[in-house]
Amino acid sequence: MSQGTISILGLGNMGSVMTERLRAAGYTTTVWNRTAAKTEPHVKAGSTAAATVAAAVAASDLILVVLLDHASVREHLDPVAAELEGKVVVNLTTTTPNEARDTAAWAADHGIVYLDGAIMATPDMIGEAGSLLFYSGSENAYAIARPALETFGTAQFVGTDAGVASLKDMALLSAMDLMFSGFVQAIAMMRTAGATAVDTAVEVEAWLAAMLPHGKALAAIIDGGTYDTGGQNVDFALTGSTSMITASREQGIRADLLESHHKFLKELSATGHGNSDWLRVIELLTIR
Ligand code: FVH
Repeated sequence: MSQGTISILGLGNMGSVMTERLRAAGYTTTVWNRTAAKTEPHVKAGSTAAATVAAAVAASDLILVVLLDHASVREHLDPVAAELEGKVVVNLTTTTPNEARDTAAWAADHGIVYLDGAIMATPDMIGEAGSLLFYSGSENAYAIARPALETFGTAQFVGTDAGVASLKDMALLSAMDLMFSGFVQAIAMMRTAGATAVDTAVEVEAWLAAMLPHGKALAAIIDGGTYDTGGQNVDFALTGSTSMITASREQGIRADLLESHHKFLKELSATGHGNSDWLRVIELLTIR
């Protein structure tokens, strides 16, 4: 028996896997994709292909959007605003928080029940234990869509501000990018001594695994807001940072990835915060 009817706009790597998951869970699925050929395997597997976005929208009261970016979403949703009235749209396309808010405002103007989603998983993880998806926007949309959304992984509703799911996504991706930039810096430095990238990656992984549990204690210092706990201070961190940059250059490796942190430490030291916990760096990140 069908669990319900869902239309999916976008059959890239992510939209395809999600469609497969929904079918496996017993949903009746209608699919649309700009390149129509990508609907064929889904039709063979039991989905219905829609020739147009309007036809896909007409087929279901719940529409999942898994396109490339904000521009492609609005390119295809704006012309069918009237047909979407009263329906639930869950947009899983990666956007910035303000793009999500913009689409939420547009949806509200047209009587569309809107939920924005952020996927903290790669396509192969969808439906598996480690897959996490954030949702924000309409609580009503979340309540309606939740059983279907839970087929993709753990679903977390994070607030009625439609931009929050995306904000979390961007924040976590920022942490990941900076962490893997660190992997690359370490590998570049160690290659000068003949170490393979994999050898260094193994060592970096073990080192970061040992360090990461300290993250919550460091965060508590930031929440405390005084930066006077006597932990590692700015001037001490600056000495270490200077050594890392010098060592990198001595080995013939550019230190640009290390320099932004160094710049903030120098700014704090120069403005009389040499004895503060180095985490005061966070106070310089706010654009004033
Ligand atoms: N793949 C991943 O690892 C990440 C994991 C985290 C979340 N992202 C986001 O998910 C969105 C979809 O990503 P995807 O992996 O499915 O991406 P592609 O395989 O490249 O497929 C893109 C689909 O978007 C269609 N498309 C692109 N531009 C347009 C347009 N102007 N009009 C209509 N459709 C468009 C494309 O269609 P086609 O090229 O097959 O005709 C695909 O269906 C994305 O936001 C990730 O950031 C995935």
